[in-house]
Amino acid sequence: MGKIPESHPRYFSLKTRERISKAMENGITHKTGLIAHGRGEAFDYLIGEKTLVYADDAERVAAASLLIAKNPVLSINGNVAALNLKECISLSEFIPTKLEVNLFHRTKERIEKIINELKKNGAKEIYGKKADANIPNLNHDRGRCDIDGIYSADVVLVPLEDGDRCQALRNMGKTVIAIDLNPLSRTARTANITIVDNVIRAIPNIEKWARKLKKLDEINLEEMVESWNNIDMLQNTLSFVSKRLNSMF
Ligand code: PTJ
Repeated sequence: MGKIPESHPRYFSLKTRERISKAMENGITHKTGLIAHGRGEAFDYLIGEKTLVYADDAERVAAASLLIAKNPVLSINGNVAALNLKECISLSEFIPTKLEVNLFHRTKERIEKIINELKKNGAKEIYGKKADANIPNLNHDRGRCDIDGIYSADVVLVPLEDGDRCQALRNMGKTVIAIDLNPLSRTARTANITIVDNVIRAIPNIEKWARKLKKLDEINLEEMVESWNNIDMLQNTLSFVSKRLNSMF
């Protein structure tokens, strides 16, 4: 790819594409991750490529949920590793949460590459390599997880993925926080807390909220989580998008 001038109106978006395609060439992101990224871009375009007030609310409640969790885990896949690995490590250290590499297109090589990348960026303990447990009723590789990681977690943060694991994790009684730009996806409709925002903006914003909320009593954080209405948030987001589209011309 030629050098992208900073004056280009789509500079940030093009640089992000460059990052994800490089990560694919390096064996971190799966080639279908580029297609998933394209779908994400389209939804980001529809919401205006910024964090909506509804997403900001969800990020606040996600932070509260992570702070009161007993054993939270942040799940990392190939797209997240390409887009905001450092921010995931920073969030996981602040809360603190465990980090687990969990892949749909699982190969030993990709697991190792992503673990190495996390280590290079300062992560100390990373789960996902052992895969000594299975999420019940999930008959593909994303069901493979670590007993001491996702399997025994009470709250799982799953940025960017397909919906069947989200449902399977909920069936295990876990709280699922999903980041998905597509408010219509199964993941978005199944998670306890859905963040309809770009993972690039969402992860640092969850950390920003966590820093603010850390001083609150657990009871206040619990109230925040218990009063969250995910369906209302999805309806508000869709209604924002439809009004935005209707007022464009
Ligand atoms: O690395 P692997 O092997 O685990 O594979 C990862 C992919 C992404 C290929 C796999 O999980 C997949 O196929 O996902 P889907 O079913 O395409 O779902 C991806 C969802 O993430 C879609 O709803 C997209 O709109 C959304 N999405 C894409 N990019 C972003 C995003 N959401 C938030 N931020 C993004 N940057």
